[in-house]
Amino acid sequence: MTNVEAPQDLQNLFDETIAADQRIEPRDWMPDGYRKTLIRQVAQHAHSEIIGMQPEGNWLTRAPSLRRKAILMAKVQDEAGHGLYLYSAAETLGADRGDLTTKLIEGKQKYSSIFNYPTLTYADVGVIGWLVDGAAICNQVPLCRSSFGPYARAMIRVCKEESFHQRQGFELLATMMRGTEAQRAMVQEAVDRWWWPALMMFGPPDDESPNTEQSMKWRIKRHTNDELRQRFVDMSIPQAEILGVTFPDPDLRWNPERGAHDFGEPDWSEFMDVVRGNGAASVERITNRKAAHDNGAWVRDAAYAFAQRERLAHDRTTGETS
Ligand code: BYC
Repeated sequence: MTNVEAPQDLQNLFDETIAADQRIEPRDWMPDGYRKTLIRQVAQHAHSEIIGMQPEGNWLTRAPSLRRKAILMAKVQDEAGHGLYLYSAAETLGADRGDLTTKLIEGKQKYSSIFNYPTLTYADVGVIGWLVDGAAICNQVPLCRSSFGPYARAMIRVCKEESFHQRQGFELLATMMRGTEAQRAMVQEAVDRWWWPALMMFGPPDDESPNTEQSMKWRIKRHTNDELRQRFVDMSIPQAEILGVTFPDPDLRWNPERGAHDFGEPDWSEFMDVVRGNGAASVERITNRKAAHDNGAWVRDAAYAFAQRERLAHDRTTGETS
């Protein structure tokens, strides 16, 4: 067995594991920067799933049929589950979930920019499923091969569920597009509002992304922000054609030399502004999250009291003290 006592040996073992495309597990030694980067990304990801329940949750009471309501409820519940797997993955790195939630509520940790936009019509539910979950799949499928074991494994289930989310969104939009003129107009209007924010989900351009280079070396990220954005544009265009909608970008066209679509530049000043907390729905999202957390205090207290009682009962039976 290798002697891994000295820090250089530990670093070498870590480097070899990454180079061999094997997984780093929670009990393995890892550089502080690797741990810190992962806690940052996984926590932001978890927060996004939980905050991401709100835009669609907004329509649960106004779903147009029982079938649509059941589908939407299942989807929103899935997002809660994703948040829980991801908070658990962050805990394996030594983060405390309560602490992460406090940081989110106090604005010290980020969540995805996309959830700071309001959902104005029911077509938004379909467009979020199609484009927002579509972008999430594009970003998250490569994360199933991320170098940190618990994150990569969580992504496998998350991606399976996101795939159902994307299909339900597409199916909802396809149904509306077969409906009345007013329904078709509602879908197009929603697509116009969500297209650019969906492209921004992939993060800033590569030359303005401070974390990409190191995260790629550590194989936390497997593709750059721009690579994934391009992939998303290319995959969305044929789907838009099937639906019969267009994207609000005059520069969008097939480039035979690149074998990919050219497209316009998202408004990065809007992105920065939204990330800084100035999105149309930013205050509402955090206010709601704080209220939900405060309203859940009695559940946490009850769970704690129950755990205490169980521990005492266990100690009494075994004669141990814990
Ligand atoms: N929004 O150096 P960069 C879902 C920040 S939920 C806000 O490129 P990185 C769903 C970034 O954090 C899906 N902030 O960063 C749920 C960094 O700031 P800090 C959520 C953003 O980490 C419910 C700075 O900008 N998915 O699908 O290498 C219903 C510089 O960026 C954003 C994930 O979280 C943004 N869009 O790359 C429906 C995926 N982009 O931390 C659907 C996991 C960047 O240095 N995360 N920033 O202060 C990732 O893949 C990567 O973290 C990112 C950014 C590609 C997002």
